[in-house]
Amino acid sequence: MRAPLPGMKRATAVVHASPAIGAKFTQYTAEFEARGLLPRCETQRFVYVLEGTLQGMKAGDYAWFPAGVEMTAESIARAAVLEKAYQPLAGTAMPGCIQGSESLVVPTPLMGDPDLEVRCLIPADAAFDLAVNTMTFRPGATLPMVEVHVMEHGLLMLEGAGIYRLGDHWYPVTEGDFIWMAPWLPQWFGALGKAPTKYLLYKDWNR
Ligand code: UGY
Ligand code: MN
Repeated sequence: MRAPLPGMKRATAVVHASPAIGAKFTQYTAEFEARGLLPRCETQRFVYVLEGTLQGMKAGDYAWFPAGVEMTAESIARAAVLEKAYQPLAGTAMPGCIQGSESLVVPTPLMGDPDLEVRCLIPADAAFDLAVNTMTFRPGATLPMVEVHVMEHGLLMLEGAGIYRLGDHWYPVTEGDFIWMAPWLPQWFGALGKAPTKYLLYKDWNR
């Protein structure tokens, strides 16, 4: 369901996961009309543009802020937004803003599999308490094992389709679907169809 968050103007949110479900982060899709406004926020915020232009960023561009700054859409736009309280690390300063474009990030094959490309959007720096990656599967590619880990995930399907195993359940998933994975949820994915499958994946990291 759509509902505007406080301070949004000409914009609305589809909240996918939040502390209300047990997650330690909030993730939503923000939908903007032209001149739509995303207000500032007190916590760290990651933004990945899905469609249109937001504060000069176009689809595939992303930004991270230690505290969310106000952003305005220049056109009809949609963005994946993730917010959470920053967990400090003793002896490490909170990082400054970063901005980038997914297409310029050099991919690494997951565990040596050239059919599964990981693009890390957040720098490998322990000052960041999160990782956000895109994972691109060639048709038929799969995660190499059923993963079980302490980290939780927020997952947004960006392109293509496949089958997600969560615990003992198997779900067909396609573009636009969202999954919250709690810590230690057994997880596995296999890509289906004739085109690549890509998802945007958050996990708590470095803490
Ligand atoms: O990095 C990860 O934990 C990732 N491989 N998990 C996932 O795709 N469900
Ligand atoms: Mn995982």
